[in-house]
Amino acid sequence: MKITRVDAIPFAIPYVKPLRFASGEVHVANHVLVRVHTDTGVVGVAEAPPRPFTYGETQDGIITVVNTIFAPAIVGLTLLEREVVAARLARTIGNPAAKSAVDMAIWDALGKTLGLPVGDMLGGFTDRLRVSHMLGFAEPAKMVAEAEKMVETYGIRTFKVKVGRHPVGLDTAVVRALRERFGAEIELYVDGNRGWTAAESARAMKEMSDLDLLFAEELCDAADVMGRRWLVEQLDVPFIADESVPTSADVTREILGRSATAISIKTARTGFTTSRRTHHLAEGLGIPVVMGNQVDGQVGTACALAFGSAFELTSRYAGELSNFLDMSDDLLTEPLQIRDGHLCRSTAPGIGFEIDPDKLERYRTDN
Ligand code: MUC
Ligand code: MG
Repeated sequence: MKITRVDAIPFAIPYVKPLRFASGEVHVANHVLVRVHTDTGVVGVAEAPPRPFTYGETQDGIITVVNTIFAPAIVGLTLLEREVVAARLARTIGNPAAKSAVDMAIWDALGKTLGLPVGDMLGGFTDRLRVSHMLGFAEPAKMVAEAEKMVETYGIRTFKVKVGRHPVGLDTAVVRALRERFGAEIELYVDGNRGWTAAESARAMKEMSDLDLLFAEELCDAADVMGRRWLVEQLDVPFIADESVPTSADVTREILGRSATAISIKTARTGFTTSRRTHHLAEGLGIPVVMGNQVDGQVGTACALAFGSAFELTSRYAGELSNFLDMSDDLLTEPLQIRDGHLCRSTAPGIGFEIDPDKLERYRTDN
């Protein structure tokens, strides 16, 4: 059960439809596949999506930090020493996606070694999550058409609408068009990725007060400490902290500081080990949790599904698990299938997916 080697493999898979939001856009999944090898021949796998506009990581940076700092720090440890791994990775500041991929690849290897699904090892609450689809910036008619396709093809009935543009009416018009088209048939919430000021956010939320929103997420920057507190105080829906809570300490600060009332847990950002801590913290604080999406591919989505389905709190709301549908291809031998608005996790040992070697060969960019 000893870790013998760690690989960091860059790959690039284009999106058929790029995702655009207030803090950036994604056209190609330039991710890093992390493989943790063990002395028994078992290999654990996970992926790291660089999001420079959110956490400052790049594809090259992830590869370098894994190869030069993380791998030497953990080779020789066993798969059971996950807290030792976490402590050693924590010596390096930042790099959340790189740390998370290493952590989740270790859990995958442990599950495969023990013959157990990671979702069961983490908590085993359920085997499925309802799926929420993120709608990126476009004209209202296009966003409604995309939602129609998601409802009809996949049975998805929860949508997170990206907002944060100027003037705010560009976005409120989209949310209104969606509610008018679908009525009570769908759940709707909005994510601003810090695009608005607190005052613009308040105005937009007032404009949408009749649209029965489920949540509002990261509408303005957490660095606007008093502005955000002022905003959150006047909302009648939970305000989700996403990129403002990359660590458990950030969750405590945002929630006790009253500049958020719910959180997004992203396994791409906190892996399984730290996501578990954050989940327990959220449970103790008594706040809602949504399983978020860092524009993950299918490997990352399988990770979010394994974690989200492990606990009651993380499976209460629909999880953001569908943006891989916009990619032109992926790496799995058996693609994830969204049916009747749900994703079911695999019962195979580990996280529960297999990498197709031909696809990896085709999309890796280091050969
Ligand atoms: C989200 O919820 O914000 C966009 C940037 C990122 O890091 O995650 C996505 C989705
Ligand atoms: Mg967000």
